[in-house]
Order: sequence, then structure tokens, then C-alpha cells
Amino acid sequence: MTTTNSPQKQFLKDYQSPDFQIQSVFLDFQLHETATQVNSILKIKKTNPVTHQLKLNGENLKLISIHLDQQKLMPEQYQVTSEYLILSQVPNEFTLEIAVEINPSTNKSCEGLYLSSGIFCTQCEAESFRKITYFLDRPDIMTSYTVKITADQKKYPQLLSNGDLIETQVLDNGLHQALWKDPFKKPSYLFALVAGDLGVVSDTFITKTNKPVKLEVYAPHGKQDRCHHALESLKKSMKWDEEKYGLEYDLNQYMIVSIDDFNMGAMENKGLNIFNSSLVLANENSATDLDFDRIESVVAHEYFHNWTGNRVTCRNWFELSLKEGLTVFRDQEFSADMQSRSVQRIKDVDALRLHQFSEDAGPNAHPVRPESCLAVDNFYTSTIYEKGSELIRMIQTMIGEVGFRKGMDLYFKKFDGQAVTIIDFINCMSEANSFDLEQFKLWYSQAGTPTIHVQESYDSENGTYQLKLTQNCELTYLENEKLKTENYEKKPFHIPLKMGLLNSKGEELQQFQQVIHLKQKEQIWNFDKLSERPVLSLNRDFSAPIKLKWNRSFNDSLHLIKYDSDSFNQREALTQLLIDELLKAINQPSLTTTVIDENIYEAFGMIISHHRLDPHFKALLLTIPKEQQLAQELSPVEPQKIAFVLEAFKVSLAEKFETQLHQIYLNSHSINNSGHRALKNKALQLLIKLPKAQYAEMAWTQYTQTKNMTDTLSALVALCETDSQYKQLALKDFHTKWHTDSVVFNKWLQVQAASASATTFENVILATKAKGFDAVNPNNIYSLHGVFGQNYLHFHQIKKTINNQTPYAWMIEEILRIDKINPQVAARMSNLFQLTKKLVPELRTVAQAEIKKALDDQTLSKNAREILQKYSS
Ligand code: HT7
Ligand code: ZN
Repeated sequence: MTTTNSPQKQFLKDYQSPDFQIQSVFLDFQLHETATQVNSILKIKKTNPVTHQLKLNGENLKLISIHLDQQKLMPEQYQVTSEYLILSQVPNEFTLEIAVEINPSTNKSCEGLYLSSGIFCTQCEAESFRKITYFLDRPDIMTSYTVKITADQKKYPQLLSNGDLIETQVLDNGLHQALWKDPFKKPSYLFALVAGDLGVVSDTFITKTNKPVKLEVYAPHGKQDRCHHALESLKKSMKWDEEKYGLEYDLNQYMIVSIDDFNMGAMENKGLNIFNSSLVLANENSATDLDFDRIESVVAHEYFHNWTGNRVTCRNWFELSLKEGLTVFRDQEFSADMQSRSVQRIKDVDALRLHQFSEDAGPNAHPVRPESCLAVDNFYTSTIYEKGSELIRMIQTMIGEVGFRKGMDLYFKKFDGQAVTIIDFINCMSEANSFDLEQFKLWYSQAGTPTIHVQESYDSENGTYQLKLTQNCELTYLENEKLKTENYEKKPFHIPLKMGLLNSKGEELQQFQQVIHLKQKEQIWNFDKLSERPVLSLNRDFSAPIKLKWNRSFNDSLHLIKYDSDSFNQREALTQLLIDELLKAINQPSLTTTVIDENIYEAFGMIISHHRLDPHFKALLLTIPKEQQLAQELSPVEPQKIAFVLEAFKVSLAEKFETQLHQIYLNSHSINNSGHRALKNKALQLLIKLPKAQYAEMAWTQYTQTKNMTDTLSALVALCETDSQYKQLALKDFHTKWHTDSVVFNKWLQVQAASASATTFENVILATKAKGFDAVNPNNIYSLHGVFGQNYLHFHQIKKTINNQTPYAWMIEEILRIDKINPQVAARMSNLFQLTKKLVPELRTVAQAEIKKALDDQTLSKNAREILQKYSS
């Protein structure tokens, strides 16, 4: 019997432990491009004696047969809906054999079992194992897997799954077979299978107990030379986790497979990670320095999940940040140890502010431990990941590194092999350190970014400096909704703030270096025996994810820029000065001239002419805030005005410091390392703003003479800012060289989608017709649509239409097209409308009319609908 159901909202409060446990599963895959048969044998035991009904998840499956304890079931003995297979009466303990058929070749959603460039691969997190076979597809069902794979030997010489390879066999009819057994119990979302004809690069890692682990990175033939960086990153991660947390790898083999069609960055399947090819494949010729760093951190992230996520997993998806926040924290700390700690921290916080702070300030704001959702896939947000990591970092700040390690040890001791909650984790941290984290838990249930107002006073007679802090956190959209039905009140957060005081010579007053704990709405601290007014450095290293509001004088800011021992706050002082000034300029009624205070140029001049600064750090100091960062501080938002002011400021910087920037370019150009490349290219991006042929020629020379992708791409970006003859030459050349390369081609799309050039919208549409563009490939869509949607100058240009469509209308039409094949990607693109409610009315009306058209489409997926609804009125 078959019936259909409509999607239901799920709630954290409704969690119920499972009525059944699956003791073991045997999966038999007979792989075929259009008709793969999956036979499963599930050994099931009832855990709730009063339950009779078994409800297995399953979607888009063609059911062939079911046997219960070897008895074939007749259709009247079960019920099939669009989401479940229901058996109304089952014994206490039984074996279920289910045969289903699926069609991987028509599956373009990159979920379940699908084909990517001729390779069979899987993606099961969060709820896509149910698209492979009927199962209790929830993370608190952990079981042991044995997997048999049969496929054509010529087309698919490699047959991979989780755990250990037990045996292989050559069969008749050109088929072959592999049998895998995973010795560790795992949830279904960690299941993986890959079958294909791939090249491989391998190595061995010897663990701290002298166990050899075979490491393999698989990629298309001919791409092996781009796999070495990922392999080296893996070895570094394995060593780091042993040294930092005592965590050793537990299987004999660790495989990474590179796939071109993938919705996210990578997936931590036990022993068989599957990666988006853009996050594995890299050599100097094809990848930028940023790509190299990102690959190192994502390889580490997926590896670290082996313990934080796989060995101890989440009880349900509302607890997602248990594994993601913690693992992001671990990968950030790893990167800080591999690269420069201060540069890493600045980059991580920049990313947090850009993505998470905007999310927390808009209609998609949600707690790190959300309370409800329609589509689980929409949980993979910056709040769950990046804010989640900040919360873990605050815990470490409060209990110290040694205390944090004690908490981690206790966590694994108590919960290895289990599916647990965020509260379980926090309680371990608290118990191992006898530290009260009760109030701190509010960070997980209350959304929004707290603002802290700083008031200082100095009493010269008594030598006392007083610091008064007041915290405030606006109600989010969801909290305002809550307020309509219940008596909701937001409580003060427990906020750990690293601080220090500097004297007038710029020296650190060591005795005041500490972590203060803001727990009340308003709190006062007094610091005695100060012979002069100190200069405060607060929230050092960005110890808490908050906003500071502070009427600091220009001289105090300059003092921090010059002397703060905390490099995060050195850079922060400069950035805040600049943001305040740019906001003033944006708020001016007329934009005919953009007036920026001379003090700002003085501060920049100091940095530009500083010769002893680390080049990477100097490049960060010279980074101008992005449009999105400024938009957070404005309401309503006029995106083009923001873009205009930023552009004008960059031109004026280039004009004022042309000679120095040119010198920086020339000096750094002769030094071949990533820091100097970052600095040189920062100088180039400013110089190119000057209407001088000389700089376009300089960029063109850089483009033609280098084989290093960082330099190639920076030159291309610079040329795209000009009207020079070299712009088209470089774009054409890049396309010719790379349009058949599924990874590098994305850069060509990104550059054009981000460009300030007057023809950007036309170019974006032309790019969809260019050789190499694949309209269903997630990376191509993220690179073109995703980047264009963040282009403040052109995405919001409603006066410009192409084929009678504004950019908003074009994007909505594209979202509807994508939604039919890949709802996850459509949902991500829907988030490009995040700013809608804050837009000035003329833009908001147009954007919301387009959003409405999408919502009126009854076939719109729950993924895209859940997002677009939030921006619709
Ligand atoms: N844990 C992984 C999440 C992921 C994912 C989720 C939904 C759909 C597709 C996906 N691919 C990977 C990634 C990670 O955080 O490590
Ligand atoms: Zn993760």
C-alpha cells in the first residue's frame, strides 16, 4: 500500500529514544548505473517492549521484497509511504531482509548513491542513507556494518567502503566483488561507498603505538600530482591529534576520495572520507596559497571527526554543533599550530563576523542548539559551525588548556561509542574542572550576538581606573515570535573577556593581564595603584564572540595599533577606526565626495611604512572591510552606496600611498613565499584602482610570467577591475587553459561574478553558456551564482535588466531550476536573499516580489522554502 505525507517541522523538545536497536547490518550492493540493487539484512531488537510498530525511513526506493525471519511479507503486511516502510507488528528480536532498487544515474542531488564523472559515490549525512535502503536513519542508531560490493571490473576497478577490506573476488561476466567490515559501530550517516577507476597516491603513517596505517588519496587518473598536499596534511593532522589530545587512529586504513559533484566541502565517513575535488587537488600551478591552507584545514577537520563525531556522535541533529563546533575548534587550533597563530585567529574571526554575525542579525538567526527545523540539511550553518567553535574556545579560555584536555579525556572515557548531547559535553568540561558552566549553557539556547558597552573612568587622585561593562542582546526573529505566545525573557550571558592595560609608553602592565567574567547585565571592575590613566585592550584574541561599543579616542586606538602585545587587538583597533569612518561616509546624504578623516590615513601610513611587520600580518592590516561587514551596522541597507564608498576609499588610499605601495609590490615580488605574495597582491589590488596604464601592464606582466596560481589569479582579478586591453586577453587565456579542469575553472567564474565591471550581470549570464560550465555542478553554481549574489554593486542593480529580468528575477529563476535537481544547493542559493528585509524599500519590494514567485511554486522543496519564507515579508 502506498500513501504520501507532507513535510513536518521537527522539534528538539520532542526527542524520544529509539524503540528499536539495529544490532548489525549486512549490505549487498549490485552496482549498475541505472538499476543498482541493494539487499540488506538487518538484525533488529526491540528496546521499548510496549512498541509493536516498526517504521523504517526510506525515500525514492523501489521496493522489491521484504522477508521477516526468512518469511516473505505480502503487500498487506506492510505499508509504504513517501517517507517510510511501516510494519505494524514485529517480534522482540528478528531479522529483516529487504531488497530495493535505485537509479544512481538520474540522481543529481548529490545525496544517497549517485554518479559523479563516472564514479559511484555516496553522501549520507544528514538523512540520505534512507535514499539507499530502508533503515532507522537517525544518528542514535549505531551499528556494525558489513558491506559487499559487486560491479563491472573494467569500469570500476576500485570498490571501497568503510573499515577493513576482508576479501576480494573476481566473478564471471566481467564482474568483481569486495567485502568490507567496519569493526566500529557507527550511525548510518557515516556509511560510504565508492566505486570507480581512479588514480591513487599512498603512504603509511605509524601511530604512537607503532601501528602502521595505510593512507590513500584517490583522484581521477592524471591528477595524482595534485594529491600530495592533502596526503601531507593528513599525516600532520594524525600526528597533531596524538600529541595534542592523545587520540590515535583506530583502523588500518584511511582513504580520501576526490569527487567533482559534491554539495559541501567534505565528508568524514569512517575510514573513507569523500571530498569535494576543490578541497583535495592542489599544486602550485592550479591552487592559490589560500586553497593550500584551506585544504590543510579541511583534511584535518575530517580527520579530527574520527573522534569528535564518529567515535562519539550526536544524539540527534539538533545536537549537530556537538561534533561540528568542537571539530571546527580543533581544526582552527591545528591550523594555528601549523601556520601563524595570530594570522589564523584574525582570519577565523573575519570569517565569523562576515558570515555568522550577519546570520545572527537576520531572520535566519538560530541558537547553536536549535529548537526546531523543517529541513535538517538547513542546519549546516555558520552558527552551528563557527559560532559553535567560538563557544568551545570560550570554555577553554575559562578552564585553561590543561583543564580543557582533562574535560576531553573525560568525555571520551564516558561516551566512546555513544550518541550524546551538547549538555553531556559541557558537563564533562565542568565536572573535570569543578567549574560552574550553568550560566554559560545559555550561549547554546539563546541566539544573537551580544553587544557590550564599555565605560571607563580614571581617578587620578586615588590612582583608580574603573571599567563598567553593560551587556545587551537584541531579540532575534524567532525569539520575537516566541514572545507572542509565551513570556520569553533573554538572560545575561556568561562572557569571558581577556584583557590587559597598557601604560603611556606602550608597556603591558603585567599584573592586570587576566580573564574577567561578565555575568550580569552590568558589572564594574576597579583597578588600583595606577599612576596614570591606562589604555585598555579588551576582548583580546577575540575571547568572546561579541560586539564592543566604545567611545575610544583616536589616540587610544593609535596607541593599541602601535603597542598592543595582542596582535588581534592591534589589527582590531585599526579596523574599528576604519569601520566607524566608513559608516560616517555612507551615512552622509550626498556621495559626490567621500570625506575620510585624515587620522585614518595617518594610521594607514604608519602600517604601510612599517618595515618589520610580518608580511602576512601587514597584508591583513591593509585589508579593507567588506561590504557585508558594513551592512551589519546599517539599517536600511543601500548596497550600492556601501560599494561606492568602499571603492572611493580604496582609490584615495592608492592615491595617497602610491609610491609606498609600489615599493611594497616591488620588494615583495622578489621574495617567493606566501606571506610576501599576500602583501604584494594586496598592494596590486590597491594600485590597480589608479587610472594608469602602468599598473595594468604590471598586472599583465605578472599574469604572463608566473606559474604560481596565487599570482595568476591576483593578476586576473586586478585586470578585471580595469578597462585595459589585457582584461579580455587574460580572461580568454585563463578560459582556454582551464575550462576542462573542473577545479580551476571555478576561479574563472568567481572572478567575473565578483567583478565591479559595468558588464558583470551580462558576463555572468554569458558564463552560463561558456564551454566548461555545468549547470548542475554545485561548485560551478557556488562560484557563479553564489559569488554574484554577494556582489553589492551588481546583484542589487534593479535598473539593469537582461531579457527583461532584474538580477533578482534571474537568481530566483535559477533557484527554481536548481531546486528541481538539487534542493540543498537551491537552499544555499536562497540565502543570497538574506539581506532582503534590511534593504531600502525600493529594492526590498522588488526582491520580495521575486521571492513570492518562488514560494508560489507548489513544487518548491522544503529546503529552499524554509529559507525563502524567512525573507519573504
Ligand atoms: N559533516 C559533513 C557535513 C556534510 C553534509 C551535510 C549535508 C549535506 C551534504 C554534506 N556533505 C558533508 C561535513 C563536515 O562538517 O565535516
Ligand atoms: Zn565537520
